[in-house]
Amino acid sequence: MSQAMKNLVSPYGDTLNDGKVQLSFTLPVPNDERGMEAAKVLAKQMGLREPLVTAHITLDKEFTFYIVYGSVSYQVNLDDIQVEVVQNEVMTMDETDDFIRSRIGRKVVVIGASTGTDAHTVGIDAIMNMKGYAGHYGLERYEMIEAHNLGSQVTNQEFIEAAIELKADVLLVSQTVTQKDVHVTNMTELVELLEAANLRHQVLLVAGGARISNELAKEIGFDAGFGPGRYADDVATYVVNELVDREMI
Ligand code: B12
Repeated sequence: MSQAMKNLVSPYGDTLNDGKVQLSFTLPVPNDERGMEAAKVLAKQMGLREPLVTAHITLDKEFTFYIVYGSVSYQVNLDDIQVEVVQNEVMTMDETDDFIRSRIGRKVVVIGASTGTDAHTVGIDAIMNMKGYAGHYGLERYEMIEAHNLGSQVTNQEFIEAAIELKADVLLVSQTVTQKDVHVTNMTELVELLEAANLRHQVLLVAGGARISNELAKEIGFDAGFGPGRYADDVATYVVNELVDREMI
């Protein structure tokens, strides 16, 4: 295929396809000329052309933070990119409530938590708290959703016990810390425990977090995953449609 026919893109700085990118990192070196040169060499090794160190900030005697600009020669063919998104048509809170009233006929019970050792609550609060986040009301505000936010550092065992006690239809898991793939281990354990308790197919299992994709969540055995820029209305729309489509309710 000729270049012209391909849907190629590369980073944009101030002229189209100039390939400009910005990169930041910390080196365990003092903030001096040698450190700056080391930052440049490293950027070149990463494939950046004409790297320019635009900031070098002392973090400690032996640690410096760098911001480097440069150009990449790489391009991406958009036609080759395939992603799986959860859904496009998002219902408003009122539309979702109406949908539940007419298609389900009772409140949908949703429990959510930041599970395992993860102490971050802002993500799950954004989805569940009454006031919501970024102009999107949280699930607690939906008339037809009974939402229980269990907070953070909830063990998988505790989460499952709450699901049974509250007769949850939907389990929302937030995972923010991904160091050493701790989120994968934790999410996998939850799937295994649910399977062992014969509960896996009685609930919708949904994950979310800054580094969670739908693809990853499904690979682990969840039903869906939501990353940054997704809100309560995205997850509510997905959940109610899925419960009805799968005749789970
Ligand atoms: C605030 C914060 C904290 C606060 C948390 C306060 C609180 N009550 O939550 C405090 C100071 C306690 C904290 C602690 C730690 N933190 Co912290 N923290 C952050 C910070 C600055 C912001 C995170 C945040 O609130 N984002 C805003 C929310 C709204 O975004 P979000 O979580 O992505 O949520 C959105 C979506 O992802 C989605 N979503 C999220 N969850 C869910 C769930 C479902 C079901 C759905 C549908 C959607 C969904 O919806 C939200 C809205 O769109 C980030 C850095 C950053 N700038 O992102 C680091 C960061 C997340 N923290 C980090 C780390 C390492 C830690 C610590 C381990 C540090 C330490 N060594 O002690 C500890 C955690 C210890 C533990 N046991 O968990 C790292 C994680 C690195 C990694 N990839 O693993 C980050 C990225 C900082 C960094 N660059 O190193 N942290």
